[in-house]
Parts: sequence; structure tokens; C-alpha cells
Amino acid sequence: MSKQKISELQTERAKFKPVLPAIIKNGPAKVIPKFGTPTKSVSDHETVQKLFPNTYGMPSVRFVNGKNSEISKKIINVGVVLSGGQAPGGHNVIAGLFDGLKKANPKNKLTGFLGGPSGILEDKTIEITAPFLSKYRNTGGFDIIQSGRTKIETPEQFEQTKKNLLAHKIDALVVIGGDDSNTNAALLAEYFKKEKVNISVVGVPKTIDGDLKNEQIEASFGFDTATKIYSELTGNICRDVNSARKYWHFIRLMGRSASHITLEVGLKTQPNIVLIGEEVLAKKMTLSQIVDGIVDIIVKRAEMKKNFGVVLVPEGLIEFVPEMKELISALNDVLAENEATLNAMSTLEEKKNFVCEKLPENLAALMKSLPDIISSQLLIDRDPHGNVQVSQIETEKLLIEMIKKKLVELKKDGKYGGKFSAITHFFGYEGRCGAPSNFDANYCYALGYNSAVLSLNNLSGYLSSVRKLVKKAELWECGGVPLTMMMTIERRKGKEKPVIKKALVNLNGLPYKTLLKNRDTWAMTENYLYPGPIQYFGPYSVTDITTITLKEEQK
Ligand code: FBP
Repeated sequence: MSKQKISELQTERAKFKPVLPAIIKNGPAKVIPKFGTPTKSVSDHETVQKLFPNTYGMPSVRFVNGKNSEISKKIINVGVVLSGGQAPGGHNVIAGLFDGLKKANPKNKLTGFLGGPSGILEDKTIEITAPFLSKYRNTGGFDIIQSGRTKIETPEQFEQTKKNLLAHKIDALVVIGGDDSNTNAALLAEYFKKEKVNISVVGVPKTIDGDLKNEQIEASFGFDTATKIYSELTGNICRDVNSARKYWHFIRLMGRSASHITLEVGLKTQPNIVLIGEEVLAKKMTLSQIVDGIVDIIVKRAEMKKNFGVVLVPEGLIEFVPEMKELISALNDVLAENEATLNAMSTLEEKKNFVCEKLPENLAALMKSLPDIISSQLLIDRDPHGNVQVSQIETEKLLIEMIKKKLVELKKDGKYGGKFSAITHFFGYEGRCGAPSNFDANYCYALGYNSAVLSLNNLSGYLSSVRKLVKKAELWECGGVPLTMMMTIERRKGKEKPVIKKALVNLNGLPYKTLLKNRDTWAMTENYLYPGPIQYFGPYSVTDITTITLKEEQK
């Protein structure tokens, strides 16, 4: 078989050696865990404690210098699974985990479960060996073992998971995932403790959305690279806009719920309008108020003969608009309660009519008032965790349609004399598998290596935590945060469920305040910034810059 060809950049990038934090760089046997005080969930303490009687309240852990010779003596088998949406750097998490395990004892073994959590249930595995792994180091994507969104939730699935992991003699399972996947990891850790099965479960914070963070987790991996890619593309569009001066570009950016991606890209490129879902929610803005705000800027720019501009729309915006939030939440319940009936219906029209009959009058009226394309997209199946798939809802088109109507009215009244020609974009999948930036390459490798240290210490129900990220990688701190500490109770698929709390954009935080301070100027000018492509080689000032969000949050 001929050798697979790789690009010139991949060839050079394969030589990159991630920098490990000094504390763990001498190997897992050279550190010991230092435990903090018992922890509490972020809210709903009693309910969460009842649901996690065996793992609730564990202390957080920090690794400090020390000697643990037991670590090198034992031989362990670790399983790893990639769960949920892709994020740049996943391959380096696996590389760090593999290298950490082999450093502790070359006989340790790493097994990959294929295609996400379904690989555990269906027992689809591959042994990860050095030659196999070598072609994936420092590359983007999750293709090494692929990913999936299956949720392990029924008693039978938990039982099957236990059976399959025991059959492979797995001592620890590393779940690389976002908030939902790590909620699943927490439930598995609890289940194994309850069943007295000695398998540790360790999570790794992944998601381009940047919403898996808190006091202990400064950033989820992938956010850095993905936002750099979207910023490059957005900057290019700003430059095109400024050159042609004839279109309004509406760019919807991924981020299922929180608007962190949009905020970061906004700060990096300084376009004319940056919508933030959390602000919409806080101000209880209606769709038509959002549209009025955009129209106001379009009209003012038109008066300056500027019939062009760039608008950033977070994909989660729709769920933040109170009336839409109410509609989506009611739809979630109707869809969950009538799954079989709806599945049996063949046309969307039929489904829409059925659903509207089940909705309260005001919400049915709202549903009917939406353009067909949007109301249909609202009915698309929820993901296995019960989330509406906002990546499939073209909110930017809804806004444009409403803006056009408003501008026609204003024109009739002689209040607008411009020309509005809109172009839409959706940047999401373009950034999720990009080659990891130096930051993500190092961070992911450290997170993976650290998850090996947690596994070797038999610490279960912990999320791999690497901190002090604005410092150089050598100075990062390593440890673990109990998953139950991040839990809250939310309504999913019509039921109250424990979930890891999503971090939304903090309206009192510096990143948002920076936007607030500048946005009126950016609205009327062309103060665009052009970040350009990710740099992997060259001066430190361009190769190792972290996100504005991280820098400002950690100030
Ligand atoms: P995760 O939370 O699993 O990391 O995925 C986030 C995300 O990339 C969102 O930004 C986006 O809405 C969603 O995945 C798209 O999902 P899918 O890959 O199933 O189309």
C-alpha cells in the first residue's frame, strides 16, 4: 500500500514538540496529589448530592513535586473516547495521554473507543500504538478514533458500558468532551463507585464554544484555534467589504449557547455590529428590538453613503430572545412527549400543524408568524442530550428578512435612502478541525498528559485541569476538578436533569466591557482589524498569542 501523502505544513508540524508544564514534565511518578477542601456543586446542592452520593463533595487536586514509586510499578489499561463536536487539538490530548502512560510504565496500554460513546456500547476499539499515533500528532480533527454524540443514559447502557470496559480490563476511562459529555462522565464515575467497580473516569474539557469554564477551568481546548480561524475569515470579509463597499455581510458564528466565539471574533476584527446573546437575554430584547438596533446603524451608515458593513450573529442568539426561548422550551417538551406520533408523520406541514395545536396560543401564533424556513428548522430533531440544533437554524436569514421589511417601511416614510444588499455566511465547521495553534497544541498535550497522571492516581470523577494559561506553558499548574463541583439542575427532554453548568458571557467581565466601550465607534467607522492566518512559525508575538477573552478574563 502506498504511503498517504501529507501536506508540506503537516510535515513540518509533525516535528513540533509540545512544551509540557515543568511540574509534570519528569513524568507521572514524580508528582503527588495535594488535596484541597471538600467542594460543593454550583447550585442545587442537595439534589446534586442525592444524585451523586458516592462522588459528591470530593476535594480538588493539584499536582506537586513528590515521589510515587507505586505509579511505575503498576501496569494499567486506559480507554479513551472523543465525545461531541470536534475541536482542534483532540489528537494532542490523546498523544499527551499516551506519552504520560508510557513514561510511567512502557507496559501501560491505551485503547481508543471508536466513533464516540457508541464505540463503548458497541465495543468498537483500536489499540493506540506509537506508530499509529505518530501521524496524528499536532494535527486537527478527531479522525484518529472519530467522535459521536451518543449519550449513555439507560440502565442497560450503563450495564453494557461496565461489561465492555471490564472485558477489556480497563482501569480508567478518559472522556474528552464538552459539558454534556462530561456530565455523562460524572454519571459513569458515580455508577462505577456505586457498583464497586474499580474503573476511574477522567474528563478533559473540550469545546470550541468556550463555555466549559469556571474558576478552576480557565478555557476549554479548541476555542483558541477555532476563533483564530473565524477571525481570519471575518477579517478577510471586512477587507472585502471595505474594498467593494456594496454589501452588508451577516456572519453567523458557531457557539451553541454562549456567545464567547462571537465576542472573541468581534474583539479581534472590530466589525460594525456584534450581537451578544447574553445581552439580549439580560435586556429581555424581542426579535424586533434587535432588528431595530441593526436598522438604526444601517440607516445612519447609509446617510454617510456607507451602504455596507459586517454583522456578527452568534448561532445561539435565537435561544436568548425571551419569546423564542419560551417557544423552543415548549417545543422541546412537545417533541419529547410526542416523538413516536411525530416520527410517523411524513410532511413538515403536518408536523407543524400538530405541534401548533399542542402549544399555548401565544406560542402557536409566534411559531406561525415565523418564516417557513425557520419554523421548519426549529422542528429538527434534538441532539441526544436534548439540545435544539442551533447550527441548523439560519437566524441570520430571519434577521435579514425582518430588516428588509423595516427598511421598506422607512423608505416609504422618507427616512431611509440607502441600498441594502445582504450576503450571509455561517462559520462553524470551518474551524472545528483546524490544525491546532501552538497554544492549543501545548494545552491539549498537557491536558492529556495530566489525565494520565489523574488516571494513574486512581482519581475518578475529575476533570483534567491545567491552569495559569496566560503564562508560558512551562509555568502552567496541573491537577483535577471534581465534576460534581460544576453541576446544576436543568430541564432536558422535558425532565429535570443534573448537568455541568455552561459558562455564558459575563456581562460584567472585561471582554464584554471592551466591546461595549468600542462598539459605537466600530458601528460608524471601518476600524476593522485583519488578524490573518494562524502562525505556527516565526516570532513568539504572533505564534503564541492566546485569545483576548483569556487574557482579559485572567487580568
Ligand atoms: P460540543 O459542545 O460538543 O463541543 O459541540 C459544539 C458545536 O461545535 C456547536 O458550536 C455547534 O452548534 C454544534 O457543535 C454542532 O453540532 P454537530 O456537530 O452535531 O453539527
